[in-house]
Amino acid sequence: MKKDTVCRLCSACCPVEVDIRDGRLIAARRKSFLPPTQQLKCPKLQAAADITYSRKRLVAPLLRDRRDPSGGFRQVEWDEALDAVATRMQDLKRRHGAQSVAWLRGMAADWGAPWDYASRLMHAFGSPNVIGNGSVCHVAREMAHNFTYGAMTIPQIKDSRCIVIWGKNDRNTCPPAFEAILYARQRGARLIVIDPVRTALAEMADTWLQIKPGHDGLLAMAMIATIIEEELHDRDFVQNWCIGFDKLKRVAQNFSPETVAEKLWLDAAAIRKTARHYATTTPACIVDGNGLDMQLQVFDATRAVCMLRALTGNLDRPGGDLIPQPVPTRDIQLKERLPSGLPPVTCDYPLFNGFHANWGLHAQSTLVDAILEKLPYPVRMLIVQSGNPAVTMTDTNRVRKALQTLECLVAIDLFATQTTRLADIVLPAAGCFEKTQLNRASLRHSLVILQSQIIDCVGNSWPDWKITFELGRRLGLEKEFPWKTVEEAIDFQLGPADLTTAQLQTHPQGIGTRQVAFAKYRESGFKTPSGKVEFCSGRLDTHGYSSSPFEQGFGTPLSFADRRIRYPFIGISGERSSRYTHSQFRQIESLRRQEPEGYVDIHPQDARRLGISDNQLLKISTPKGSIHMKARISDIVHTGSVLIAWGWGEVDPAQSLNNLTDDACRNPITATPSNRCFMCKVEKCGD
Ligand SMILES: Nc1nc2c(c(=O)[nH]1)N[C@H]1C(S)=C(S)[C@@H](COP(=O)(O)OP(=O)(O)OC[C@H]3O[C@@H](n4cnc5c(=O)[nH]c(N)nc54)[C@H](O)[C@@H]3O)O[C@H]1N2
Ligand SMILES: Nc1nc2c(c(=O)[nH]1)N[C@H]1C(S)=C(S)[C@@H](COP(=O)(O)OP(=O)(O)OC[C@H]3O[C@@H](n4cnc5c(=O)[nH]c(N)nc54)[C@H](O)[C@@H]3O)O[C@H]1N2
Ligand code: SF4
Ligand SMILES: [Mo]
Repeated sequence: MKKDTVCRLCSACCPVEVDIRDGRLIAARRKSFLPPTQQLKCPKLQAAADITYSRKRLVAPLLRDRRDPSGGFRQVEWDEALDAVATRMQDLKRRHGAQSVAWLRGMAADWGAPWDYASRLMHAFGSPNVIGNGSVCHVAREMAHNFTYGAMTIPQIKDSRCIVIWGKNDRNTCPPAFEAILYARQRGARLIVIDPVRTALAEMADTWLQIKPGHDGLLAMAMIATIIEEELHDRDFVQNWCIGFDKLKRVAQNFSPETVAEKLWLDAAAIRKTARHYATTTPACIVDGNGLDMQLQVFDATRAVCMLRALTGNLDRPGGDLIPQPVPTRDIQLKERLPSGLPPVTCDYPLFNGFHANWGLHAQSTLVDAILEKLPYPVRMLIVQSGNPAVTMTDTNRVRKALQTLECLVAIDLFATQTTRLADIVLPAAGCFEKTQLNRASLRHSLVILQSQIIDCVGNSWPDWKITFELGRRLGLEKEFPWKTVEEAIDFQLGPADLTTAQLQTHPQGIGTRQVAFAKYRESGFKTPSGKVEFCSGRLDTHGYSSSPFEQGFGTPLSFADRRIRYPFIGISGERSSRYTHSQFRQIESLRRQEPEGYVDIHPQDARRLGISDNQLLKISTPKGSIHMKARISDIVHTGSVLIAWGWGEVDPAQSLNNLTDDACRNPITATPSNRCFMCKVEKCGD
């Protein structure tokens, strides 16, 4: 039997067709508009059965056994486990207030409905602290889009004549987008890739700018300077639909390609040529990615990139960058139930907290401040859902200390991880093929595609929605969680869109809620305070930030730059492998055989200078800590930089990239630390 659903083994949210035999998932295929010979295979999806039925899945709730001197777990029934969580929550609420309990969301179980359920539960319980990882993922970037033109755009790759890939590696991270790039290329589109690493996309590109890591803001400003100086901008659009052009022009004059090229490891002529190509090939789109995230300057760098779209008139144009038409949904978060005057732990980042009605709070690092430094007040209990913070959060040593300081740590996960091993209570979650849910990816723009349960839950695991609803009931929130099935809850949430799960189930290809339209701003303006694209933001000015990007100069984008004599290399947090999602799936043998270990890529010249040979064990260190990983000599990186494989800290804490990262220095608006690139030292092991 074949069934349709949406894969959530990573955040690409691909619609898939799954073969089921005797109730078991046998195989799964991505749906694609390309002919089969051109389609991109996803190794994770090919291993879907191995992942789903892995013997290493958690199949029963676990409680830390206080009688066991080795601190082991004992298996318990759901009733006992959920009662234990609810009792600890109520006890802490009584002793220290509900805000002493926080909920931390990772990326896996979707940024959509399960997020709303956690918010609903916590808000009704009385705690504002539902924290996500958007300060290092895309939310900081999304806020920069929002502050420029009111929404995060969607590049119209297939219809574009010029595609700029800015810090994104869709070959590994988003196959549908990669296929769209292939398609547009076949139709003659130009491809420009901005990446410090020679990725598969860079290999395919007409132009590859091997930018110095962390310096994207400089490049974007140099492109803006070129476009304005050479009068390549769309005068009509700028005049009618943008504010602050004169200011931007003035600021950009400080960043001419000739002034900044050397700092960027680029050639001024190449920057000018790229800016000209982008500005004069119509329509053009920019695909921005996580290469811009996790940078100290994420907000201004992304704003500058966004301004390129507006300057060239590519906003909301076919083949350009679409302003999305979100699916209307009911807000079920119950924020109004929070006691007034109770700040969340993220309160030092008010603009970031408030910019989006549907997002939770994303200044993730502040959670660690609250646990360790009691700022703004102590958090004593944490529920981690679909995240592995012991590996994925900045400055692992500090994070682990925080997790160990808690009075109670609960982890909801599919597998035992570095985080569940520190937990007091572990709740086994069902995987993506074992549950029905909405996904935010599809609520973002018009087409709603349901993720449907197509197989039974493995072992005694439960879907995240059920865990949340049942926990809510145990906290006395029966009225807030009246739904017996997830379908009822989704129908309630989709009320304003006039859609039901029953309809969505009969339309596995999705239901479009609106006719896709372009140039919508002509009717309704942009969703900014001025109704226009803001090259200069009054809101930022009012809050004491520079109203145009890099008005106060460029600053230092790399952590530990003040100690560059001891730490002379730029470490780059590596591209994501197509076989793994962050710290996940290393325990799946079929995937591990394909990619048994991670490497540090180092340029041949640097390797020669340091006497490093292939496969030699290296020690990489920063003032925060060190890792050990084998060398791979490779000219995909620039001299002076090393690319460090991401996610291996789950297998071996000595390979945890976040041992190296710094959480002391953060973007003042979005709390983003520089997980992406930092100064470091490279030595042969034993030196
Ligand atoms: N240095 C550095 N730091 C980074 C990054 C980087 O590239 N470099 N990337 C950053 C980014 S962009 C992100 S999004 C974060 C990711 O951070 P995390 O979200 O913590 O990353 P994962 O390792 O994917 O952890 C997800 C966990 O959820 C579990 N899981 C999977 N599916 C489900 C489910 O349906 N329900 C439940 N309850 N659990 C599930 C998995 O087994 C896994 O343990 O890391 C960030 N940190
Ligand atoms: N297979 C797989 N797919 C995934 C994930 C996964 O872990 N595995 N994670 C999911 C998640 S949560 C996310 S956020 C997305 C992220 O997906 P992407 O946005 O594609 O992110 P990355 O692959 O981390 O990095 C993109 C590119 O940025 C480059 N880069 C590094 N530093 C810089 C820099 O300073 N400037 C520029 N311009 N580029 C730089 C890297 O070399 C890399 O090629 O992927 C999602 N999809
Ligand atoms: S890229 Fe692969 S793992 Fe990620 S959602 Fe698509 S099919 Fe699933
Ligand atoms: Mo992410």
